[in-house]
Amino acid sequence: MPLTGPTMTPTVVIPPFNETVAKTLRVRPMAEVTRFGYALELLTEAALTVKAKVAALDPAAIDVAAITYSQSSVYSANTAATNAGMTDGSYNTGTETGTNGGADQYIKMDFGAIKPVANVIIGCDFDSAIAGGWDKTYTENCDVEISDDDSTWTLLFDTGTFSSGIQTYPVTSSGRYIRILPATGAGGYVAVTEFYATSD
Ligand SMILES: [Ca+2]
Repeated sequence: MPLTGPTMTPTVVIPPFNETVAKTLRVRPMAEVTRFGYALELLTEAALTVKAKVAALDPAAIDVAAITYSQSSVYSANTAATNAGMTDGSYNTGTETGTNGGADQYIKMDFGAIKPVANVIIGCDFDSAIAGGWDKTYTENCDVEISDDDSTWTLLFDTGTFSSGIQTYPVTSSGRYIRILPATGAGGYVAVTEFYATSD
């Protein structure tokens, strides 16, 4: 931010920056500016304002073990999503959760606060090894959405075609809630055996 000379404007405007990625922002006055006390004061005020804003938007990383889950319905052969089942690193042992068919079915995670999100991890039971286990039909081509307030949702990605039982989707986003919705044409069902997110 090169500001020099006695004719600088009285307001320092900080350009937009990526609030999800930014961790620190340093404003350092140039040597010439120190000759003008008012200029240095303005720069300091601006730096403090930005510092406070970055701090407010710099939540701690997602605590995977503290993610809580809910879903619109629980398919009769499945169990409701639990943190242990959705984050244990296995796609074909333990538990699976799925929803009943129908419009607006979903499985949702809650971080407890707005967090930076760098990866979303999703798994499904390719082998149908779990009792009542479904296949990837109900995990492929699903919409994954994010929200700050559990009301307004933004599409993060479509799960597309799986190449393995657990897939990691890199994203650059932030939010408190992430949900997965059924693929069009899959009868309105959705099923997962892994479902969580990380901040890095
Ligand atoms: Ca699992």
